[in-house]
Amino acid sequence: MSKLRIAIQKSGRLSEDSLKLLKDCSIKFPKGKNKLIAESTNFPAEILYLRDDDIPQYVENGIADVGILGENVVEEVQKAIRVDKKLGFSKCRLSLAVPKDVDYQGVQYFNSKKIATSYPVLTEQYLAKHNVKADIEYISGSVEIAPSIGLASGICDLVSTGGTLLSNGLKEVEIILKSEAVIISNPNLAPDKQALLNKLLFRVETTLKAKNYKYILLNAPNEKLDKIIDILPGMKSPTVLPLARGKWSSVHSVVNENDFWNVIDLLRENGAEGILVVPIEKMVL
Ligand code: PRT
Ligand code: ZN
Repeated sequence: MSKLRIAIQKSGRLSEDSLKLLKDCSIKFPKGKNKLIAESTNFPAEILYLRDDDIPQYVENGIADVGILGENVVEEVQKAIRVDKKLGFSKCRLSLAVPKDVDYQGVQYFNSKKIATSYPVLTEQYLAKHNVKADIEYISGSVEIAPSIGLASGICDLVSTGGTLLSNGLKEVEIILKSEAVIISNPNLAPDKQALLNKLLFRVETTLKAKNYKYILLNAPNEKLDKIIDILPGMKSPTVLPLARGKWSSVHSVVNENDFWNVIDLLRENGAEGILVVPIEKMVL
């Protein structure tokens, strides 16, 4: 029987969350620190531990079927691969930055200037779109120090908190790309592998959906039930069960994390008591 080969980052910012995602999808791997390949004990899959930059190439040439990595690398390397799903972790942006005392008026600032970056393709594309001609200097790491050592007038690098820019006396001036981790795959998978990938994607969706919702239980006086049900639409409609004593009911529903506090405030204003909120592990709709 064929196995799905999943490439993830060996060690770095993506590793822990990639392994956690597979674990949340109930795909287990034996632990072994220096292994480059491991076989799942409960799903027809093998995991390949690679440098993130190498993952697109492995997926393109079919050594791996599926990969987990940042959109920033996917977009930069421009391989023939398919992006199947955004995963919501390792969020960052690829941005142009300049020394903080530069009087920056717009992207034309970079005309005829030197920009240090590990993302020459994306930088060049962005500048071309804005009719800017700059001199792009590729460096593979520690890009932030380039302006202070006189190597470049600006940089194009990944930013998440902005702390690194700040501590190197730089300011972010243009966002080129917003990025998060994604699942990629080879677009020409054999049908049996595609079926395994579909299984994996279904599990991922189920897990990610559950993360955005909470299960909510509360008690409400019967005369307020209509109002409370309006506030809590649920997946179909909320479950209402009578309490053993008094003219009260227990109401159960599912609430989206985004409007969670709003909903709680409205429920309390409308007489709900004993509100319990419980995480949901999986959500199959
Ligand atoms: O060894 P390998 O090649 O596998 O790893 P790597 O060193 O190339 O990558 P790694 O582990 O640093 O990052 C992997 C992926 O994490 C990136 O490709 C992004 O998709 C994502 N990611 C998310 C980030 C950041 N946030 C991030 N902040 N990658 C790098 N950074 C760096 C950035 O380059 C800068 O030096 O962190 C610094 C800025 O962080 P702040 O918080 O100070 O703004
Ligand atoms: Zn890398």
